[in-house]
Amino acid sequence: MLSPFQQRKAERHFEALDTNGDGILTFDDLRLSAERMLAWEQESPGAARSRLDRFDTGLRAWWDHLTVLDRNDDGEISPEEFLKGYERVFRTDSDAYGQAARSGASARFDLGDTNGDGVIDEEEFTALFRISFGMPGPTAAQVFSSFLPDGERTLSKDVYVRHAMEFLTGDDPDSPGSGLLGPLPTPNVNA
Ligand SMILES: [Ca+2]
Ligand SMILES: [Ca+2]
Ligand SMILES: [Ca+2]
Repeated sequence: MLSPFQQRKAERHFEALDTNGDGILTFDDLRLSAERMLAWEQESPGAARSRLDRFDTGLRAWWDHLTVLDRNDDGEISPEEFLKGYERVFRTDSDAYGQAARSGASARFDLGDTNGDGVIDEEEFTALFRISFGMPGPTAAQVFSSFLPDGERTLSKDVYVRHAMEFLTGDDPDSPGSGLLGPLPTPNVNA
């Protein structure tokens, strides 16, 4: 069973992935998120298209992993399927889910590394989280600094993925990874 904290994170995560906000998750949501990042970079249409093609492989790998959650195989992931999938990973320690989470974090990192130097700096991070999740800049900057290893100014993919995995599978409200998507809605104290 998910703890109430894990349940809230899972709900927040679903919202964050549902880029077009229509309440279901499809490959188009992942693709739209990539397109928005590229539009922000204001590359020429040709350069943007070739970059999007490059991302396409990572996005499709991510989606392929995510479809383990699509229980009725209709090409869409409903909130119920998503939350049940979260529960399954805690019950069975599903490898498939871990892979989905890892490939998602990795694809998101690649999208955010706009200058392609293999690390994410504060500007890239705040742009990524603003565009992907609508996160206000100051919140994103706080998340970024909470993720930075001591003495570092940029995030490596390993470090980013570790924090993202903590968000996806951990149960410690005080760990930096739990803040990945910013403050969670206040819990219902009567729940
Ligand atoms: Ca959607
Ligand atoms: Ca489905
Ligand atoms: Ca970079």
